Amino acid sequence: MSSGIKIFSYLPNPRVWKSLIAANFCGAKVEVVGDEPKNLPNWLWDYDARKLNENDKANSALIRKGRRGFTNDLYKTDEFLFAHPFGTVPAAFDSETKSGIFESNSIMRAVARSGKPNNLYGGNDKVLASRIDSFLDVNLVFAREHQVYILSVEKMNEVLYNRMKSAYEFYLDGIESALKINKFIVGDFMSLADIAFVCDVGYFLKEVNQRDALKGQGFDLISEKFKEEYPYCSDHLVGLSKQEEFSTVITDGFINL
Ligand SMILES: N[C@@H](CCC(=O)N[C@@H](CS)C(=O)NCC(=O)O)C(=O)O
Repeated sequence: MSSGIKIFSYLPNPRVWKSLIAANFCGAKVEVVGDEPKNLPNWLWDYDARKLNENDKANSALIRKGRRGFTNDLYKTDEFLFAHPFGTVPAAFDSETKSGIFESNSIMRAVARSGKPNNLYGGNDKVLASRIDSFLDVNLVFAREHQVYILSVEKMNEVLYNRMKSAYEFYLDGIESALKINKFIVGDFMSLADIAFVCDVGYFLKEVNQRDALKGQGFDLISEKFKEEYPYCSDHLVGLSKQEEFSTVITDGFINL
């Protein structure tokens, strides 16, 4: 086992949950530091992330314009940006080397690698690990479309909406097919593909909270018929979310099907 992974993020964050759930399965050490989304502009983004003090606030060299999801100025150290060239959270670090690890799926992989021997990332089977990567790559495309969709939900347009709908259908059609054959996404064992699925699809289903905003602009909920159209996905999501490794991490009531 490695010395562990430290994660800085706004909280709660389904992207961080991926790592915490993986850690519950494999006993990896994961330390999480952060604050509510609205408070992160008042934090120094660094390996030793902390609330800004007066000196930090007066140091214009720390100020970086938010680029994705944050519109305010953010305070990021050069060391942070060296470790995290894309400047995003969740931002993870290997606790021993302080090497930066970014992208929630990659952070989750690092957690699985750093724990006790486990099958989350295919064990010692390189082909299985590659197959898990395949599912995680499609998951990331879905999650990225979701990020753009959510950030634009108050000002929706046909192009964005149709891109999201198509990414949703593409990802879920594939997962539904996989689950018709196997108990879990990759086979007969729990893997990182299942964890990412629960966190990102669970997060997407919060779309229901935007029903009025979308309706007012002439759009229906993309996930309106999720249960009927994707029964295997729906059962998998609900079943896994009740499992202790998931339920102790996921905010109460987050998955409400
Ligand atoms: N695909 C990434 C998404 C990370 C991301 O885009 N984070 C945004 C907040 S949602 C961010 O840190 N933005 C920093 C900025 O705006 O400078 C992941 O899964 O980790």
